[in-house]
Amino acid sequence: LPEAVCLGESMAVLLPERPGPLETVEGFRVSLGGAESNVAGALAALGVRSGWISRVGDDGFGRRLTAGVAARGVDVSAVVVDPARPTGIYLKEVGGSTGEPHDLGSGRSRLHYYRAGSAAAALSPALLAEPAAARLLAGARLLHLSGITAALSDGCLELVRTLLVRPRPAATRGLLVSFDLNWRPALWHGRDPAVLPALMDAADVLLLGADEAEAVLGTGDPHALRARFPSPANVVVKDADRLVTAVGRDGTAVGEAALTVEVVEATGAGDAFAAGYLAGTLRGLDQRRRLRLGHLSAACALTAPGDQAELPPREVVAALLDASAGD
Ligand code: KDG
Repeated sequence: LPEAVCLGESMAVLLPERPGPLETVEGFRVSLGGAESNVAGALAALGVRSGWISRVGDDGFGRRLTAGVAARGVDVSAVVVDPARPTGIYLKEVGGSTGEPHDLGSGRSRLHYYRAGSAAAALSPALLAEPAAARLLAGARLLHLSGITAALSDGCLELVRTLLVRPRPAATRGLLVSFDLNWRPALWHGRDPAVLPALMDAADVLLLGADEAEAVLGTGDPHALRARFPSPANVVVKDADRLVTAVGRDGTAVGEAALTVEVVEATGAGDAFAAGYLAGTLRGLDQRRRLRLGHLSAACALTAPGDQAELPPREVVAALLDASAGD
């Protein structure tokens, strides 16, 4: 059974064959994306048995998604196929220097979601009565959730609340629950992000970017965030210069800078970081090595074209971790 279970929506991703405004793009390549399944895949690559709980449509994209996540070594036995609702899609717009009107500009990209009413948006607390999901949760040590799910529908928000906020149900009572803020403003139109702080404080491990914390909470300062969220064992803040600071409950802060790499495609790097940090947590590594494992895993996502990190063999990761752990 998986040690770590990640729950949330994944989608078919349409990547443009060339940069430029969508009105001029002729073709797209199909890929797979979704924050929580990215984490599950990166955990598996780091040697942590992982599972992914979600819902997909009874369609080709749903089958492709489930098979793709399974091919990364993730347990997909608790993925439910919805007979009526479709698998969600997102489309990436990549800026270039085409000079065409509405070009986002080189180095910039935007996600366009087609996921309202998707199979995964129908997730709700009813999940707890699903035998396959109950089985995975019962055998796990860690459950990973994100703020994306809280934005998808009332049922999804209720599910996140139920799993996370104390008193927790029997299904998650003994688990370490991590929560990555994953602020996606486009998903919150017509929904109130004021629900987020209570979810953040209920987590055991809270992961967030300083920029998104600034947008949602008005501060990205790790100590201010620690003071704001007293409950999590660790508050892990990634800043714009890619310094990550983990602050424990006693206020002890450990900061670790990211590796310098040539960025090919940044999507999914936050998920890979989360996977590294969480794998380090499950392995009982000290705070600095957890952060380093997060950075190593993120570096792999940053240097790969898709959303997912291709990690080097486990022995190489272990050697790199120790080589970089000079203390
Ligand atoms: O973290 C990467 C995700 O943003 C991407 O895979 C798509 O899950 C996704 C989302 O909802 O934005």
